[in-house]
Amino acid sequence: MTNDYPRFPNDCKSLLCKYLTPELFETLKDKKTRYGFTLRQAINSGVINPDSSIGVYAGDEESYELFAPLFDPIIEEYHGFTKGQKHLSDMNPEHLKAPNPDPEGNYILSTRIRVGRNLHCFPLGPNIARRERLIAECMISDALKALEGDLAGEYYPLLGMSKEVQQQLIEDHFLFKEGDRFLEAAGLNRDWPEGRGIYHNRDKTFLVWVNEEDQLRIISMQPGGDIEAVFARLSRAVAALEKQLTFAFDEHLGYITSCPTNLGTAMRASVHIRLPKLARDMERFKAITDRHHLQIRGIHGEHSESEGGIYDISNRRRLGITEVEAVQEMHDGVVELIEAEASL
Ligand code: ADP
Ligand code: CIR
Repeated sequence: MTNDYPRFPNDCKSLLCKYLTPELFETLKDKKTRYGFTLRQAINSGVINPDSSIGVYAGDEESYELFAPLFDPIIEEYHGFTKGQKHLSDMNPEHLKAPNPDPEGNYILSTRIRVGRNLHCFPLGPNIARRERLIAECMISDALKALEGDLAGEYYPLLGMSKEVQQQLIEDHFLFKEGDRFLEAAGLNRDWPEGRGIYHNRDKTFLVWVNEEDQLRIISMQPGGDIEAVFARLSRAVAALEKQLTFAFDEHLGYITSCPTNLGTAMRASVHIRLPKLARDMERFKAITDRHHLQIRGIHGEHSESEGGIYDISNRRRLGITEVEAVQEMHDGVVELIEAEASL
C-alpha cells in the first residue's frame, strides 16, 4: 500500500471522502483513459476543496467506465439511480403540466431551465486541450449562427469583453462567474478566458454558455413563473442545435457531462423565489424541498447565499428521470412552497 492516499479532514462530508477508500484508491490510481485522464485529476477538486459536496469530475466519457467503482456509488447516491437502469429522455412540452404557480407575481421573480451538453468527439472540459477547446468554440458558435426567429442572436467571446460588461452580465444572472475554485481545481479554468463565451438572443431569454463546466450550457429564462413557456423554448432550441451538433450520450448515463451530478437530462430547472417567512423555519422549508427532491441554492448560484429571503429552488435529480419529470418535480415542489409561505 502506498502513502499517497489524499488527506481529508475528519469532518469532510463530500461523496468523494465517503466512497474513496484507501483500497479503492490503490486499485484505481495507476489507470489512465485513452485521452490520458487519471484518478488524481478526477478527484483533485474534492481534495483541494474538502468542503465540496461531491468532489469528482470526469475528463472524458471513458472516465465513467474506468473509474466506475468510484463514480457509480456517487451517481447512485446523488440521483437515486442504479446500474441496471436505462435513462429515458422526454423533452416534449405537451407532456408537461406546469401552469404558472404564481400568476399574480407575488413570489416567483424568474424561471430558468438549462441543460448541459458536450460534443461527442472531444474530451470533457477538465481534460480538453487548448486547441480542441478552440475548435469546439468554433463549431458551437457556427451552429448558433444558424438559429432563427426568437432564438437568433450573437456570440460574445469572453476574450476581449470589457470587465464592466462581464460583471454586469454576471450580476444580472446571465453569465457564469470567473475563478470558481471548484472548477479551477478540476482543470476547467485552464487557458481562461480563451475559448469561452456567451451567446444570447436580443431579449436574453435564450442563452448558451460556451466552454465553461460543459462545452454547452443551453439556457432558457425569463421573468416570472411561466415554466411551460421556458421549457417549450428550451426544447425548441435543443432540437435546433441537435440538427447541427452531435452531443455525447450514453444509453445508461444519458447526456455525458463533466460533473456526475449533471448526467442524464443534464437539466436544472429553477425559480428565483421570495420566501422570507418560510426561511425562518428552515426545518419546514427543507421538509418540503426534500419531499420533492429539490435543491436550495443562493441567489448567485451554486455555493452562494440567499439575499432578502430569495432562493434558487431547482430539481436535484437529473438522471433516471425524463426532462419533463425533472421540471414537473420543480413545479410541484414550488406550488407547495408557495402554499406554505402564503399560510404564514
Ligand atoms: P447552473 O445553473 O449551471 O447549475 P449556477 O447555479 O452557478 O449554475 O447558476 C448560474 C446563474 O444562473 C447564476 O447567476 C444564478 O443566479 C442564475 N440563475 C439560476 N436560476 C435562476 C433563475 N430561476 N432566475 C434567474 N437566474 C437564475
Ligand atoms: C462540489 O462538489 O461541491 C462541486 N464540485 C459542485 C458539485 C455539483 N453540485 C450539485 O449539487 N449539482
